[in-house]
Amino acid sequence: MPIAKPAAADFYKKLGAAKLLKIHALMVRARLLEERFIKMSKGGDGFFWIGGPGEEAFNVPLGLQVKKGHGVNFDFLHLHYRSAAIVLAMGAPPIDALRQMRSVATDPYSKGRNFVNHYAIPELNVVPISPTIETQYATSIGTGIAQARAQTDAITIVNGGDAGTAEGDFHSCLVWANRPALPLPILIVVVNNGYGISTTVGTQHGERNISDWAKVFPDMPGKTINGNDVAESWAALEEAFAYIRKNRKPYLLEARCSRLYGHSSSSGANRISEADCVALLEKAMADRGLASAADFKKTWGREAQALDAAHQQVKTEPFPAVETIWEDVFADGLPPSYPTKGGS
Ligand SMILES: Cc1ncc(C[n+]2csc(CCOP(=O)(O)OP(=O)(O)O)c2C)c(N)n1
Repeated sequence: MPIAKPAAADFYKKLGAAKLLKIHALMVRARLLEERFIKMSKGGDGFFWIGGPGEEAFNVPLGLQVKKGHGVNFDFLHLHYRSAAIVLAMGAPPIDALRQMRSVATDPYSKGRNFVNHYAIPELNVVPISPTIETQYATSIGTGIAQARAQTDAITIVNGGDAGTAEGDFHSCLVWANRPALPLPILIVVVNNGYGISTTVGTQHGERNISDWAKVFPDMPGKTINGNDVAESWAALEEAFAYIRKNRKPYLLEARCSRLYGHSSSSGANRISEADCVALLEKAMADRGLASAADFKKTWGREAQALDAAHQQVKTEPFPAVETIWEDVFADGLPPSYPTKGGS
């Protein structure tokens, strides 16, 4: 499957050392966090792991370009379970993700009751992430309609995986986003890592690129990029964000990314030999004289130290109390037929 040509080599220079170092630090933060989760899942300091190591070169530039805030005048995000680097780039603290991984009561996203990397951040318009794949493409229509009706330049962003695009929710999103009566300002992202758990993309997709679905709709641009490349990702996202903010119409962007630890802890979460976007960024910067090995080492050390401190803190925090088990299940409180203590 052909991929669009990489951005001009000097786009790294255009981004500049300061911005690239910031992107690099966030990518390192996300990578270390995911690798810590994997260790926690293997060491009994947490349960199931699923996440996005390998997607940082695309997800950090995406998170940094979001118009952050709460309400219809800010961007809405309908994400999936490989999106840690997006929310970290938006300013979410790693300690809160560690809390969800360890299932402690202080987890602000689910009070210790959902899987790791299932963010729900009202103040940043991050809609609760569902472990049921692809439903986010359907819910994104809702905020897309609200933003199409409002006088705003804010947009809706939805992301998901390649395998899930076989499901109806993805196609509902394409159809609703392209209704001539009310086109929707949605950035429709598909991160194509080549697999749906263990099923390869080549055995499932007759279309050459998933972004080719855009060809059905004359008004929707579609593009496939190398999501392992920071400069190419930044440039493509900048173009897509600008197009949607101005034209109030959808844009379909497919990013080819690595999946560096396989599907999840269920498949072993062992390191796989695919392109590593952090190493690629370090090489691109070093080759252009934009940073040195010493700079990178300092960042890795600083981020690892901060993560250690956060992890130690989380280990002191309590698990949810048993009597809270039915909290936040029903909006109107617990039906009388449900047991409150000691089972039924
Ligand atoms: C509706 C639904 N069907 C099946 C699953 C089981 N499942 C979890 S992840 C996954 C694969 C998804 O692959 P893809 O969409 O390519 O995303 P990736 O995990 O590769 O990022 C499946 C089938 C699920 N969670 N929800």
